[in-house]
Amino acid sequence: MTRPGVYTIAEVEAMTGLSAEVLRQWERRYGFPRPERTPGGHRLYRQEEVEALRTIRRWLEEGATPKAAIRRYLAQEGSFEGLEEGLYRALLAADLQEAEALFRRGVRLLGPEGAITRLLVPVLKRVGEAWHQGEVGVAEEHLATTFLRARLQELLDLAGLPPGPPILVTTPPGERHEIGAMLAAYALRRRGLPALYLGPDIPLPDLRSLAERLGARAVVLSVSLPDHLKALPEGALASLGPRVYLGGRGASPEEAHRLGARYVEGLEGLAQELWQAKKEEEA
Ligand code: B12
Repeated sequence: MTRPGVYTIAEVEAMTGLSAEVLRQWERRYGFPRPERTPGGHRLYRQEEVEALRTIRRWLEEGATPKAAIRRYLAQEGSFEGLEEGLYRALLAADLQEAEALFRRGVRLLGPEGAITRLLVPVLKRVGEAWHQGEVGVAEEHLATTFLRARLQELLDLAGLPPGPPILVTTPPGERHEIGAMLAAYALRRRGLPALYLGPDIPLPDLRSLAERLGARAVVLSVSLPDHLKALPEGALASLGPRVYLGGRGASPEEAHRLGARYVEGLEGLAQELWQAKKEEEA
């Protein structure tokens, strides 16, 4: 077993489509990637390297040679360091043109998934934290969050909506933290599942009636604030749809059980559960 976010060469091979032979060759010839080694000498790659390799692989598909693609990546990598700081500052200065340019650069460099996890989410958290600490005002926080939310919505739209009974994704009533729900919808779409992100904070009867009308396969709720869940009576989520999933930092297996929902730990696990449900239904 490797540590979370650290991968063996076989795992990297499976995740990037680049063979172990190619990875070792690049390391010898170009000094990239530069995996750590276990005491036994086995290579261990970090998440960032896997994302970089995916970016390089995309460039190869677009016609670049390995040498040119690796050079381009290494040349840009230096500038990635400043990207998060730059985007944060641009947003607080209300310079949306600069923010847009930096975000686009992040997507080019890291691909959409990498730009979301390594740029958009860290900046959003920083802005949110700064607001929570009283270091930035509501107006600045709203401007920044609105910008980042729109970029995420854009990438969600680009991920496409496969056909089939939809999976409705939202947050429980009272819950305005919506980035976790948007990420859940994005993760499902990227894995070929028809997730519809509804926006946050939907009254349960309205959610239930939409799920019925659309013949939804499942309802997924992202929770940040546990208090809103505690206020709900026992079994309150059970009849929202054929399957109801609860996840996010404010959710717990006990609370999910009490409310008649299934708790899921992470976004990968959610996609797996829903693929399983799809297979069972179609069998
Ligand atoms: C940004 C933010 C805000 C923004 C939200 C903007 C928006 N449109 O979403 C604003 C400024 C509006 C806000 C408001 C408030 N916030 Co706030 N906020 C945050 C902050 C900084 C980041 C949250 C976030 O979006 N994270 C990004 C997502 C991607 O991370 P995540 O939610 O953890 O999701 C990951 C996993 O949990 C999982 N996941 C998420 N959803 C799901 C769903 C499923 C099914 C699965 C499987 C997995 C999964 O996947 C994600 C990726 O790994 C956090 C602190 C922090 N550093 O996290 C506080 C925080 C969540 N907020 C908090 C609070 C208290 C509030 C307020 C109540 C403050 C107030 N006094 O008004 C209000 C609540 C408003 C409301 N009614 O909901 C507290 C919650 C404490 C608690 N345990 O109850 C936190 C933890 C801050 C703190 N340290 O106290 N907030």
